[in-house]
Order: sequence, then structure tokens, then C-alpha cells
Amino acid sequence: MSTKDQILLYLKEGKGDWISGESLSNKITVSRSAIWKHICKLKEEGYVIESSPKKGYLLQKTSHMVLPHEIREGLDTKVFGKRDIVYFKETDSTNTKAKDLAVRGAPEGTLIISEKQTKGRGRKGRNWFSPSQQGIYISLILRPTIPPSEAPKITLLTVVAVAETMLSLTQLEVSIKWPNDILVNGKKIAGILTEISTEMDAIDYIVVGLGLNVNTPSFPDDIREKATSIFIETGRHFPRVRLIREYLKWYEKYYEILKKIGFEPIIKRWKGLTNIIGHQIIVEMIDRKYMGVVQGIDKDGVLILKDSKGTSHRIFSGDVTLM
Ligand code: BT5
Repeated sequence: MSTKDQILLYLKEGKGDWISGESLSNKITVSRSAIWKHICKLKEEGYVIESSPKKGYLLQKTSHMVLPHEIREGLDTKVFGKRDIVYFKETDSTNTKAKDLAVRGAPEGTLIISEKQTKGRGRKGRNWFSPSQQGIYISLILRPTIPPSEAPKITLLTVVAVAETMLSLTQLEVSIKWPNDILVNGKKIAGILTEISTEMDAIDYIVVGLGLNVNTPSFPDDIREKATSIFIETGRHFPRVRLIREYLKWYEKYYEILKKIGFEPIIKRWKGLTNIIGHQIIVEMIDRKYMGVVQGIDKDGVLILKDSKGTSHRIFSGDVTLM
């Protein structure tokens, strides 16, 4: 454990009591000036630490940033969050960074996380609004042994894991809009970007990016009407670290189910969380557009739509508008 982490541990163990610089320096066997330097770094990381020449140091508030060691604290997963967590204060896009790492061999479970994205991406080159320290912007690297045609399963699994996370930690009523949106009160609170790289007939890696609006107080004009955040819906700020931990827990649970039992239990849960089945929708793809009634999703996570002529269509991905 680094000196800085040791200092933090002692401050946390102090539980609201002052710890003198001398006692810290004795416990960790570094000079008092070194302690001071690390305290400054911890403050930069968002910890609120009071210092007094007589009394020493007091941790008043833990950091509001999504720091890897905070995410790991009390995290009882086996893989997700236990492998490398690559942290940025700012980056272009966590999905882009994840793909770079995956190409260089990063293992399944590697997590990329940023406080802010300057080029946060949605599907089809669209933009994802990613203001600093307000939302969650994370990407997971997966290496599932499923054929590429079954990749839609991963998006569905992710959407279910996000919905479970929100249901267990917030009082909000969430619903799923196929394929990659989580809605609250009809507005988008989270989106998922799944990117896949294949080699021959196998998946080399999948990067699943999650953007979740947590403490975002407002949105730019172009999305104001259709976007929301946990803060807007509840009037309360929510600790992002807790949400990330919960998400990793649910992710691992459903990923294990997929590997050991199969996709069926996930579809079942998905069906309970969506309001799209039986609905008349328009689905727009790059080169086509269909209107019809949603019959459900098939065993691979593909949407089944019946048009007015009674013809069924299998839709892998698209933009859905509820009629
Ligand atoms: C998505 O695309 O919903 C996928 C979003 C994935 C974002 C994560 S953040 C971490 C990781 N790294 C990345 O670079 N991306 C992923 P799509 O279905 O195409 O929706 C994009 C549309 O949602 C935009 O065109 C806007 O209309 C709207 N939008 C943009 N930012 C939003 C936000 N913060 N909240 C709600 N809606 C937003």
C-alpha cells in the first residue's frame, strides 16, 4: 500500500478524531513533511481534510470523485472491479480508451473510468453529454466466448444490470427502452454503447460503455426535454461510487448467469423491466425504417417486430420511437 493510501486509512479509522502529524509519521515511518505532501495530494483528490498545527489532521469528508480505491472498498465481486481500474480525471471517451487497452491485450474485467469526457460517444457518432464529476462514464472490457451474432445479448444484459442497480439504490421507477436506453419518467437517464471487435468467427473483445446521469443539475438545450438525472428526479445528490459498486455487482451476477445458465433468465428479467412489448413503434436503422408492433425479443436478444402486413422482422439495432 502506498504511503498516501496508508495515511488515508489512518484518517478513515480515526472516524472524526484528530490524528497528529507526529503519530502518523511514527506509524508510517516517514517524515512529517512527507505526510504534509501526501495530505495535499489527498486534498487534490477531493478529500476534505482539516489541518491544525496543534491537533494534526482530521478527515471531514471523503472524496466525491470516483477513485479506484474508493470503488474497491467493500466491493465483493470476483472479477469486475478487481482487475485493473484505469482512472482519468478527463479523457476523450472511456470506450475509445478501453478499445486501445483491449487491442493491447487487457483482460476481461478491466474497467476504464473518467470524471469527464471531452468526446463522449453515443451510437452512430452521436455525442454523449459528459460534464465533470456529475455523471458516471465507465467502460468494461469483456471477452465472452459467444459468436458475434449473439453480441446483442451483452447490451441487454448491461441494460438489465443498470436497471437493477437503480432499483436497488434509488426509489426511482426505471424502464428499459430497447436496445440501449434506461428511462425514468419517459426521459433518458442512462445509455449504453456496445462496441465489438471480431476475428474470423469469434469475438476478440467487447467494450461496454455506460453513461449514467447522476448529479447532473441540467442539460443543454438540445436534450433538455428528453434527458434526466437521479438528482433531477429525486432532488438529492447521490454518491457515484456506490452506484458503480452496485453496477459491478449486478454485472458480475448476470454475466455469470449468462455463462453458466444461459440467456433465458436475463430475457425474463428484461421483459419485466420494459414497457415496449405490445407497443406500436417506429424503428429507424441506417438504411431502413419499420413501423409495427413489438412481439418481444428472441433468444439472442434480437427485437421481433410485426408490421401492418403481418410480416415479422428481426431487428438487431436501431432507434426506437414509441407511438
Ligand atoms: C447512447 O447512444 O445512449 C450511448 C451512450 C453511451 C455513453 C457512454 S459514457 C462511457 C462510454 N464512453 C463513451 O464515449 N460512451 C460511453 P445513443 O442511443 O446514440 O444516444 C445518444 C443520444 O442521447 C444523443 O444524440 C442525445 O440526443 C442524447 N444524449 C446525449 N447525452 C445525453 C445524456 N447525458 N443523457 C441523456 N441523453 C443524452
